[in-house]
Amino acid sequence: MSNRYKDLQNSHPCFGGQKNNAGRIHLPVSPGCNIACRFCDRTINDVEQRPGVTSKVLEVDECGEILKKALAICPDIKVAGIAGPGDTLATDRALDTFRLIKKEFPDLIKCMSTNGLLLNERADEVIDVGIDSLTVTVNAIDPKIESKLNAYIIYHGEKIEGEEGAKILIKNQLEGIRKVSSAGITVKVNTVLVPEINGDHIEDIARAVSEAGASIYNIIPLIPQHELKNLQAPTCMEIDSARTKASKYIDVFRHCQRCRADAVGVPGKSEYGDQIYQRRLNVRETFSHG
Ligand code: CLF
Ligand code: SF4
Repeated sequence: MSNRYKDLQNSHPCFGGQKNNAGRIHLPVSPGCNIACRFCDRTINDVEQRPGVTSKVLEVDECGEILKKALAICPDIKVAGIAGPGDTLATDRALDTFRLIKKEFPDLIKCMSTNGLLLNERADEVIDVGIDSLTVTVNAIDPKIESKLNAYIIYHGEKIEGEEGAKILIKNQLEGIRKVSSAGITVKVNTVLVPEINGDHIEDIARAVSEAGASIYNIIPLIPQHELKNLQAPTCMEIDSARTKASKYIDVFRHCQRCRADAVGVPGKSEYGDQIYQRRLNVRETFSHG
């Protein structure tokens, strides 16, 4: 089945460069994460929301009011996205929110972002809910490289470290992308570029995700923090060269703003998160979601 990539280029801020002036609202409903990226300070993304440490995520039943308010302030919003702060498939909250959006705001584009660990097994639910655009963060397709970027996964209650965990993650990501893209969902892949780790691996990732059915690829420069705080962020030339290499295999998105999980407005142009959420989410500058 062909997907709606062409339509989305005119209506989605992350699929159409800056040609369109479309806005998005992120609904930060997903608290926990099930993998451990080495560049991610998961203080607020832990599976348990630790009282006093964690900030508050949005409840699913608060989203209707939030959306009304946001659309009144910023009528350019065309996309409702869920990009964290944890993983959207680690709990049911994101899919429940999209069900509500489908019913009450049928004109909004439903955009979801995931690390893909559970995408393979939850693909049918993602398809049934009617997600229009799905982003999967794939930082490597070689478990050896992935294990340098990811310490472990929590999979069906079990902690699986290093290459063994990385292998499962990659397999589930690629199989998940295949399933949802063949059902007509437009897929974007994000890769966090860490020159010392996956700098020479970008072409392999771009080729593999394109073959799996992704339509567009977004290279996000590392923000050195957490376990990777001593590594270098890529230079503009390194980012540019990675994008050029990837573009041999897949369309490349070049306007990513590394949005927060509670961003509201037209990326890079307007930001209403303070008004809508009173910045109750204590997230740092973010990394791979979106
Ligand atoms: Fe949000 Fe992401 Fe959807 Fe866009 S952001 S869930 S695809 S609506 Fe866009 Fe922001 Fe970059 Fe993401 S600019 S971080 S790519
Ligand atoms: Fe999870 Fe995202 Fe952090 Fe990775 S970057 S550990 S997927 S919250």
